[in-house]
Amino acid sequence: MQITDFMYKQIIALFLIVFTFTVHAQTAATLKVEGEVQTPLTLTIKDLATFKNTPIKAKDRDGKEHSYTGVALHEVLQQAGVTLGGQLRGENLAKYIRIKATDGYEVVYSLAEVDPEFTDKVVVLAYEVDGKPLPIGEGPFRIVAPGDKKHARWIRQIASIKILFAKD
Ligand SMILES: Nc1nc2c(c(=O)[nH]1)N[C@H]1C(S)=C(S)[C@@H](COP(=O)(O)O)O[C@H]1N2
Ligand SMILES: [Mo]
Repeated sequence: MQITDFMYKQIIALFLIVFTFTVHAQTAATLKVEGEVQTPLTLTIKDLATFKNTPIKAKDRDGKEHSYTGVALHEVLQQAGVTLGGQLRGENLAKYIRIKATDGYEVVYSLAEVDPEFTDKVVVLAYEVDGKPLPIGEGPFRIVAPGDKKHARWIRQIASIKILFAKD
């Protein structure tokens, strides 16, 4: 079969449409911060870009170093009014962060694990790798936690971050 000029144009048009929709889906995707917070948040990449930035270099699962751009998780939680810093004591130490992805994967960090008054390890909510938005299947948001020796809590495709109470 010969590809006519018309068919060629149709193929190009189709690619453009699919491309536009996937780019739109990435930039419009939101991340919820909810649960034991003062102010629940719904964030897009654009919103996150207005937060204090924490650029970090970290090795991926294959040992390859990448430059990630993102916001320290505690900065996001602070914005939502989570009990961190001076407020992270007593029963508040029984609170944890449950992060859920669009594929159903879930991981947990305790509040103390992300509070800079407790630890020098950083847990970053990343939205760019090597200067580009995280690819589909990984982004728009993922955790980068170079303090973890295993990558299992580097959760990809984050949909929500919920603060919960483990106390009876
Ligand atoms: N949403 C989601 N994130 C995930 C996983 C998953 O199954 N789903 N697997 C984890 C595991 S076990 C590892 S080792 C790393 C691997 O990250 P990579 O796929 O970017 O190499 O992703 C983590 N994040
Ligand atoms: Mo893994």
